[in-house]
Amino acid sequence: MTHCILIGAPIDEGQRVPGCIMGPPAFRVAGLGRVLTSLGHTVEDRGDLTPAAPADLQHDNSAIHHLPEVAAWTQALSDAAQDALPKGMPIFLGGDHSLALGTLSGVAAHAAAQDRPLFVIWLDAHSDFHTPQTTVSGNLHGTPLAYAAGREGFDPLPAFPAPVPGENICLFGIRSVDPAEHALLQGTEIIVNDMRVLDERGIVAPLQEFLARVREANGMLHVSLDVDFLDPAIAPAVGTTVPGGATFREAHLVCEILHESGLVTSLDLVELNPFLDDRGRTAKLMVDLVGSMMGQKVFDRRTRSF
Ligand code: NNH
Ligand code: MN
Ligand code: MN
Ligand code: MN
Repeated sequence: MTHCILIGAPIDEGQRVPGCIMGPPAFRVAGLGRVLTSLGHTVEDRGDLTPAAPADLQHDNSAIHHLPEVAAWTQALSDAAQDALPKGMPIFLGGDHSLALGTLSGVAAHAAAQDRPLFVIWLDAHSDFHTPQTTVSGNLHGTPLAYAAGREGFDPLPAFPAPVPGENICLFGIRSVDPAEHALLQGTEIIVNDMRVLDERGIVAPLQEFLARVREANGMLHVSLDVDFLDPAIAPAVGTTVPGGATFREAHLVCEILHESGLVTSLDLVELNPFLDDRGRTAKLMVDLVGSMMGQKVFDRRTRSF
């Protein structure tokens, strides 16, 4: 059983649609703690983080907004991740995806201190592989994976601790990649399981291939789950819906396989915008998916006596 440490991060400065700030309470209201407890896990809810006062930071790209706020969150989240990891499995309740600038920093620093390789699976419609120099929208939620991969151009954010090698990163479910991201990704060994690949091969083989590599390397595995990974028909509560996402069963199967692997060591739940939800259905689906990732199953074949 796992000691689950819930860490709220009501950050919404990484994008422009108001509402992500309501994410952490929505996950709690939808029963995240209850589901984890019912599966036999222990739950420690550390409440919501409060970042330090933003410093006066500038960037040449004038499109960028809220860099000082995002930098303050990055520090707070990195510290929170490093504090939680020796004690259990941190589950970060976003907040928009810029929170992963901090969670990945903290997880990478922890993995390096443990002398273990870090692997990252990015369940998202988007590749989030802009740098602050390349972003056109100026929304920093589109940048965390490039930061973790050690791309340049993130000043004045601190240099990423222990950048994650491309072959340890798996994009899963993407279907919206901007031209600059595409160009940057071409120069990496990142595993790109876009929707075309998943349509052709299904989700099982590509996912198991990646998990086999994590297992072989005795790696830590950080899962970053963006609500827009899911098809908008089942998950409307996100500011950046993209058609053609994961179905209900594909998403559960991904989570069930992640559970069976026993490899997941930290988790981001990001981009939930409860203000756009339909009677809490997206929040409830996200909580249900965490249930699958933490051991909920229809029928437990391992306990069968014949
Ligand atoms: N690539 C676009 C941008 O940088 C969209 C990013 N939006 C996301 N990412 N929701 O997951 O603005
Ligand atoms: Mn503001
Ligand atoms: Mn994202
Ligand atoms: Mn996305």
